[in-house]
Amino acid sequence: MFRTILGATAASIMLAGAATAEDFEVHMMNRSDRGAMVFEPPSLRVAIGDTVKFVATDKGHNAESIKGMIPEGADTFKGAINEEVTVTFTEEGFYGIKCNPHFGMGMVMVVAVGDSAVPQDGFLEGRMPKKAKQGIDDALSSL
Ligand SMILES: [Cu+2]
Repeated sequence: MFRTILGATAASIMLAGAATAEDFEVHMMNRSDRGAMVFEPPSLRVAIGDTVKFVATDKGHNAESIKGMIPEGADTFKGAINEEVTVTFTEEGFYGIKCNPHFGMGMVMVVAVGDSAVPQDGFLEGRMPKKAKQGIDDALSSL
C-alpha cells in the first residue's frame, strides 16, 4: 500500500518536472495590428529554464539581446537575419531584445524571467532610438 502511494507520488513529481520547462514562440513580422516591424507578442513572462523560439515569420528580421539589457550573468545572443533562433533563459530578470535592422523603428520586445515585477537596475539607462525606448516601455506595460 505504502509502496503504491510512493510510486504514484514519484510519477506525479516527474510529470510536474516535465511540464516545468515550457517552450514559447515569438514571431518576427512585417506587420501586426500594432503596426509595422514587430515581435509578436511584444512581451513574455517565462520561468527560468524556459525556451523561446524566435520564428522568422516574415523575412528581413533577427532577434538579439540588447547590450546592457540582460540580467547579470546572462549570456548574450544574436540570431541571424531570416533565421529562427531558440534561446533558453537561464537567469532571472528582464531581457531587452531587438531586431537589428529595425531597432530604430522600434522593433523590440521584453522577456521577463521569473517573478520580478520590475526590471533590474540599469535596464532603462542605456541610450537607444526614441521609438525603441517607446517599444520597451510599451512592452513593460503589457507584461
Ligand atoms: Cu525586423
